[in-house]
Amino acid sequence: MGVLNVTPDSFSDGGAFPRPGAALTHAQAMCSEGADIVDVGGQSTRPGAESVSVQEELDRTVPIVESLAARIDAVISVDTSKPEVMREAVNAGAGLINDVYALRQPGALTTAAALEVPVCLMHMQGEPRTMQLEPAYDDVVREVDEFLSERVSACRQAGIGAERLLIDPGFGFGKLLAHNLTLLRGLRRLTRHHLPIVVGLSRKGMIGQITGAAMSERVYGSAAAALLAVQQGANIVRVHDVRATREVLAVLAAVSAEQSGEQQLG
Ligand code: 7PM
Repeated sequence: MGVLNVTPDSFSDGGAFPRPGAALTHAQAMCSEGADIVDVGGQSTRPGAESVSVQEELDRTVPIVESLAARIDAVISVDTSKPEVMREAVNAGAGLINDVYALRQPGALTTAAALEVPVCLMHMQGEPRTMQLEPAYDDVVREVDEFLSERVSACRQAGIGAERLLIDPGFGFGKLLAHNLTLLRGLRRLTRHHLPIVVGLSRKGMIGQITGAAMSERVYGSAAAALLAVQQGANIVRVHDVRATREVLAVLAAVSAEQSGEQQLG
């Protein structure tokens, strides 16, 4: 899953909205590098960020989704927590809802249930504006696992079939470095749900804390983290650097095939 940020600072010409042409070029580049999903996000969920209005998020997101849906083969994912944005983005061609609030915002659960697309449910402790102030857990793996169980049950009760659900531990969302590391180490626990596991580790603060690298220089650390996550059972990795991630995962796939007894090279 390639990340396509459509917040005003990205793909803009200095104006308030991203230019669809620039966003399309970046999405096409990610697809040519091997992205199967393009995640379009118009709401900044950065720690400390203020929320944006419904209209602003619609204006940023829907034209881009419409443009991409007509021109690229990849599934278009919409990174939103707002029911209005879910509805309009799916009508514009989005095929996946990626919600960092796991459908806990008013109206989101019933809206997503009515739209017939898959939903990624992500764990977050607190809310974006304050979540990094003092994250606390007794047992981070157990608490994330129990939260996701509860959200999966809520979705199933609302009529969303299991085949439409994905789960994500939400790296960096109300978590300190030690929590993120424990979660990555224990990720395999989440495979008990028998749902696709999505992870977003790309360029995050935890990679910066480990490597000391600035945001745009976190490609190697991010690729290593993606590799470890897939080894622990992740099925979808949300990344900025598609080619680097693809190459690292190709090495893992080759070694795994060898181990399972496939003799492709004679
Ligand atoms: C600024 C800082 C902007 C951080 C955006 C972010 C995830 C996600 C994000 C994730 C899923 C980022 C985050 N992270 N959706 N959306 N999982 N499912 O680092 O980990 O990209 S936004």
